[in-house]
Amino acid sequence: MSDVLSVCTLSVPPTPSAISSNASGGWNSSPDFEFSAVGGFGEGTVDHYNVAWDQDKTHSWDGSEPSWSAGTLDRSVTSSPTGWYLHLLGSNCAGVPNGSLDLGPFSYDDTAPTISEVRDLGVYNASRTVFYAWWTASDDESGISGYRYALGTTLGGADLVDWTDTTWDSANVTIPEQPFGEKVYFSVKARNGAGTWSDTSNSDGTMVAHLVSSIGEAKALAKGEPVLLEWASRVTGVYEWFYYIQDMDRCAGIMVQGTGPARGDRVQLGGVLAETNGEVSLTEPEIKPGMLVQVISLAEHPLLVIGRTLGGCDFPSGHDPNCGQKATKAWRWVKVGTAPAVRRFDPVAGLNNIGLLVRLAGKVSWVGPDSFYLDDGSAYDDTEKPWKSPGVPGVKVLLPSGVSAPPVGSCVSVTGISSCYESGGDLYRLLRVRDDKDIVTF
Ligand SMILES: [Ca+2]
Ligand SMILES: [Ca+2]
Repeated sequence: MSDVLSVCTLSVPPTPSAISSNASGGWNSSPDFEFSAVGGFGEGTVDHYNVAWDQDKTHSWDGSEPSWSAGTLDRSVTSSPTGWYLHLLGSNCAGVPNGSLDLGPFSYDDTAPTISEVRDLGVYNASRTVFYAWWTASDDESGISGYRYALGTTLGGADLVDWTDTTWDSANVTIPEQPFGEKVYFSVKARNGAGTWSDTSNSDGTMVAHLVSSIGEAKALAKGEPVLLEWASRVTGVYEWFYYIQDMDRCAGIMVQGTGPARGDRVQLGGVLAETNGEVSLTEPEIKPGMLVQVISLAEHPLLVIGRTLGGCDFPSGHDPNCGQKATKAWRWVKVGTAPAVRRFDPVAGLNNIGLLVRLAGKVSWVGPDSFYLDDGSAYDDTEKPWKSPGVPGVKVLLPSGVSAPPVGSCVSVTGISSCYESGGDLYRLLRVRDDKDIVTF
């Protein structure tokens, strides 16, 4: 029997392809890493590896490192900004090392990304088919690697557009035409560098509105319809809980239920058509972001009117009672043929000017605690029924608190908003003064 001479050749030096792993170099969503030797262990490959697992890019071997010679190598980490490295030193059966390998970093992100906001184009959407939103997401550890979004008619819904992947932080989506008044919501998720998805965040919705090029076009629509004015309007009067805007060309004006802008500001806004005490108004107003322009000059150009044209007829004429501005009525003396003149309560003729900034001159005919009557000789009057005929001549001027009426008999010019109010089922005219400068005594 002869001695068997055992000979160990040098092991094959390790290369990155000699090691496989369940993890990728970079960010991972699991803290547990498993490594395998692709060619296995033994003759012709490597007898064993010495293993170091730390947060340094390189390693100085000192012989104390544990050995890996079979099966898989399992290593776990905690979340670490620098990442972890696997260092391997390959040896043959005689323990002679031949070549080392540094793999990594292997990083673990244990927190999902967060979305701080998802914004759409405001309360009112100008288009029935195109919807836009943008969002902001972050992940302090592994960063953001992508997003997905969906569109629905409910918060969190995906009935309009199913979940769609994108690498952009915004989406401009075209879908089939949606009905006016429909509210559309975006839902967004973000994915971090480790592949973990955030919770879903939603926009607060945007309502499909009628895009109208003028206030007149808006006023002709039915109550309850959402509108978005395409162009800027001018704020002409500001009161306690409402204000007035009018088209820059002075064609039409409207009451807006809300507060915010100052007189003279130019605003682009949307709202829902409503009726306030018989007057067409906009409720739930939203001034488009960035679309409030403060104007220093208060140069105003009120429309000059006379007592018989304040208020005006139905707008638009012959309208559906749910659409547009109803005519105001006033008393007037009507003489037909040789019969004595009779006092009638009839709709006021002429273009409807409710909502517009107007100016009217005349003589003060009556003074009350918060209003007075102004008579310009038009032979019209706004006396409320059932006052006895012939009533007080002239139109009713409403004063804001703190502004006193000029004395009866004085000749004044009054600037204010042409408005109206309902009483006993009829619509009366009203001139709303804004401040004491609106009344000029001659
Ligand atoms: Ca994270
Ligand atoms: Ca919105």
